[in-house]
Amino acid sequence: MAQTDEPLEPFTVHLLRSLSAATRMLRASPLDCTRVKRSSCIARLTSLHRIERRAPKTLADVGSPADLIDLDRYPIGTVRAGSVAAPLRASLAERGVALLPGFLEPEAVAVFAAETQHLVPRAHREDCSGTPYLGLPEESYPDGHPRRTTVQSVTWVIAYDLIPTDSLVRALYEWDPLKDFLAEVIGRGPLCRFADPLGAVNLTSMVAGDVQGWHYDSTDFVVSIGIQSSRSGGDFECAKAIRSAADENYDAVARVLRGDGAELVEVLPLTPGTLMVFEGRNSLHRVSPVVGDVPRAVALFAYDTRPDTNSSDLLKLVRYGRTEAIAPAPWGAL
Ligand SMILES: O=C(O)CCC(=O)C(=O)O
Ligand SMILES: [Fe+2]
Repeated sequence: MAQTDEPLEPFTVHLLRSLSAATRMLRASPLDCTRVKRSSCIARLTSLHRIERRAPKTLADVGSPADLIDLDRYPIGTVRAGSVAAPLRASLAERGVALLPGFLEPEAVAVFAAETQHLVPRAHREDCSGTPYLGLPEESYPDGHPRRTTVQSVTWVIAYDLIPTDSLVRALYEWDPLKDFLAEVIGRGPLCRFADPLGAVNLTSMVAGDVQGWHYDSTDFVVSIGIQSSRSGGDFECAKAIRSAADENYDAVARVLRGDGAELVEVLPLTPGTLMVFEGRNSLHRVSPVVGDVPRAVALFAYDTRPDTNSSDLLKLVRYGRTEAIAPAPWGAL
């Protein structure tokens, strides 16, 4: 697979913020590092995430990925899909976001939550800081300038290769009609599933205090599916089109970063079962700090217009704590 840093990068690339931390990790053995993290964290994780160690349902129990979706509202895979995609495409153009509430059937939400809980002991603790521009602070800018301001992102991340081959999250991602429908929503296509064996699907779990700092994405769009909302916080907050290719609009960005640009920010609480398509290249956004004892969980599905786009090793180290994929296992083998 090709390694590339060209425009349509993985949605996760924005997490490549802590160059120095990643460089330190590169010197250590990533796998050892992951192992140490895992063993020392499992007890804490189990209590934080209230894990039930029981294998969730598989595709064999459910039938088809189509059965996970409310097909009355979202007739994906049928001739009516195009008429549903058209207004969503318009919403994406106007608001920078297309929301599909109730996309997953309630039972599917429960299964996705069980799968996430089951896999959380294998999650990597992403903990990095950097500027909203995915870089290190630039000292040539004055104090308080967005290019010199750092934000932190702290999240548990489950990589694609850890998600069992017979999981329902995976089955939905690997179902072609969803990919083709999303291509119609974004108005560009055909889409390919992401070639990154770690980044194609991520399940993330954010516990109390976890946050995704203000940032721009380096990809054209992100697809997220809400699995579990926290008691409070954990909202997706977005300053739509705050910059353009011609104007970085630093004053407004600085206000949002300082917390006094509320009128520029739309707050989208996470709702389980909602699918969201979001264009984050010019819309500053964050996930606000999670509050309370219920973790916020989402599934992130990655696509690209090219078949071979992969993430850099540095990004993988920051996001997953390792660079090499392991062979995915069925639930029974975990
Ligand atoms: O967790 C989310 O809702 C989205 C996180 C995000 O901003 C991203 O993946 O780019
Ligand atoms: Fe983002």
